[in-house]
Amino acid sequence: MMAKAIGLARGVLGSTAPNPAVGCVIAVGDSIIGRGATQPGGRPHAEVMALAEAGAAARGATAYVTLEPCAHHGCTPPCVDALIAAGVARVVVAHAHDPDPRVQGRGIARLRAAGILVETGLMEAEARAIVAGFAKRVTEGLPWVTLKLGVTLDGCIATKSGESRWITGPAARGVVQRMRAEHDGVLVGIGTVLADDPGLICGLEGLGDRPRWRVVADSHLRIPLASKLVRNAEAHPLILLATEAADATALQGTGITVLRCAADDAGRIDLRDALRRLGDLGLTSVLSEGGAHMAGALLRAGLVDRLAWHRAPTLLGDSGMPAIQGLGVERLADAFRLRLLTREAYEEDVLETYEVLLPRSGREILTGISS
Ligand code: AOF
Ligand code: ZN
Repeated sequence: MMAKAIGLARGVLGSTAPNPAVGCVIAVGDSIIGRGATQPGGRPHAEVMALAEAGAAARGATAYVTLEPCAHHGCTPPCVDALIAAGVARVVVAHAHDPDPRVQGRGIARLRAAGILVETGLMEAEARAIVAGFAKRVTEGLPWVTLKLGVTLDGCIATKSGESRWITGPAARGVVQRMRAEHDGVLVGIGTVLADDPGLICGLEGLGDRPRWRVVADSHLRIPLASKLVRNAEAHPLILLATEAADATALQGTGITVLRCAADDAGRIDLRDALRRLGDLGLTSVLSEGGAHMAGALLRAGLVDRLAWHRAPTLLGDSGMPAIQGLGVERLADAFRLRLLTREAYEEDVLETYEVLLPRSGREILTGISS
């Protein structure tokens, strides 16, 4: 039952920001009488949807919920009240601690106080992973960042002349489509837009409205009006991250959002500030798809939560363009260190995910840049 609830939550991941994606299954014994997931834009909540389907049969039933039910009067009344009013006898919660300061344990406490049997921790790791972006935004004000790179075996993302389509095969690229759907925004540098003119839309059936936001780091607003991203901006919201000084006159009336960000001495936007502004807009997660300078800058600033390394069995040697530019590592001791989380084969390609640790001796590197 909890696996089904998690499946429901996963299915709406990428559509519920700024709220978390939550799944709920209501069951009597082995039969499911209600299913719900957080609705687009975050409301109604999952429990309300599941209770609506279950109706009067919810009395005495068990509710399986992926996240602690809310206990606050926000834009909607508390889900705990709805569960109590429906007469649910037992609530099983996977991740029992909603980090939203308005909830934070009060949901579980209120259910128990009402005499409902509450059990917690079932499939907690899976449930936690789904709300990682929501939790990061609530606690740090920043969206979760996945850095995805499609590389040759020797870590190149293109030939020196810029040819990059395609490094990995169709199966690995299908995984990227799913990743786009599950993140609130996809982020690229202006260099990638000028070189490839990408559309950055999820190609999976029924998910053409994902990701909800396309974001380009475009310090000086160089994006061509004829680019796919600008031409599609009415249907697929586009955010440009620019400095105060950049001239936006040509973009007036296009429906594009220009976020003005702090800049460094070289006139490039400060990515930490830019991500904070994306968080303020409601984005809880961002998938960065390159290019090499964006990858380096995100890593250097300590902003990458997951590295998705999609590796094809090809070599470019010194005819290739390295996947990550400008890391600024001089000594081996300063190398960025990663921890392998998953490894899967897709046709000929190997897809790995890593947690990014600090450079071994590099705390000063990160703090120096983030200030
Ligand atoms: C739940 N079930 O499906 C979700 C929850 O502004 P509101 O009223 O929509 O409340 C938003 C908060 O509710 C959000 O920050 C998080 O704590 C919780 N999200 N809770 O019981 C759900 N999406
Ligand atoms: Zn709720």
